[in-house]
Amino acid sequence: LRVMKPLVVFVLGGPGAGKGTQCERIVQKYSYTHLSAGDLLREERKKSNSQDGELIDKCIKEGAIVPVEITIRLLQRAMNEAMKADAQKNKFLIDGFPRNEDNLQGWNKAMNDEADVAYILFFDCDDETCINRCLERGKSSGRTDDNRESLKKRIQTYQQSTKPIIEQYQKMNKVRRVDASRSVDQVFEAVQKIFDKDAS
Ligand code: UP5
Ligand code: MG
Repeated sequence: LRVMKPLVVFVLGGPGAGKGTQCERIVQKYSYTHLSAGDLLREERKKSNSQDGELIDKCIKEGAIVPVEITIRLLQRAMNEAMKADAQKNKFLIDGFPRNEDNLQGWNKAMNDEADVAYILFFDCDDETCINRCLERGKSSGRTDDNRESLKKRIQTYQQSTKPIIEQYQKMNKVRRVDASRSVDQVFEAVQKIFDKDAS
């Protein structure tokens, strides 16, 4: 029996670009499983009193990137759990990863033979809009990084470390870009055009 390799779409864009919001809409309409690397890290931080928990906590507050070994372990576990529950569910939206060269190399090392990356779904949004959305959310999100100080660092990390990953994929013609500064519905319109094309 041949098991199909999981198919992965990396979902990237600045903090507050709408990755999570759009992924929720995508899974309602298309057969993908949404895995947010940030959500997995926040969950892991909550449940462990381990060294990892503290490290994750610090990285998130500082807008810095958690060592890839930790993130990959969480992603692999989540992918395996999803496929164990339903073997047909082998298409994944991996949201907020890979954020830098170290992430990408870690992924390639661990996952090159295990999964196929289709493309990067890139939610392109200007910094000001990103910051305003996160500050607005910060009024009620309880996220330790939805404040001006953390946001400055998150934007900086995104520009310095994550943008080059997107550019690298662009050179391979593996980026699907969406203007993410518009309304949720307008952004989802553009997203559907991409996913409908894949299905046909
Ligand atoms: N909103 C969404 N879309 C909107 C629209 N079109 N118009 C108006 N408002 C819109 O949306 C953010 C807010 O904006 C919400 O209030 C939403 O209603 C509104 P959301 O969909 O949550 O945006 P998203 O892009 O998911 O924003 P998020 O804050 O999650 O992005 P980040 O990339 O900053 O956060 P993430 O959780 O991915 O990572 C957090 C931290 O974890 C990182 O900084 C890093 O320290 C760590 N991390 C790693 O180290 N490694 C990883 O691999 C992943 C994370
Ligand atoms: Mg998110």
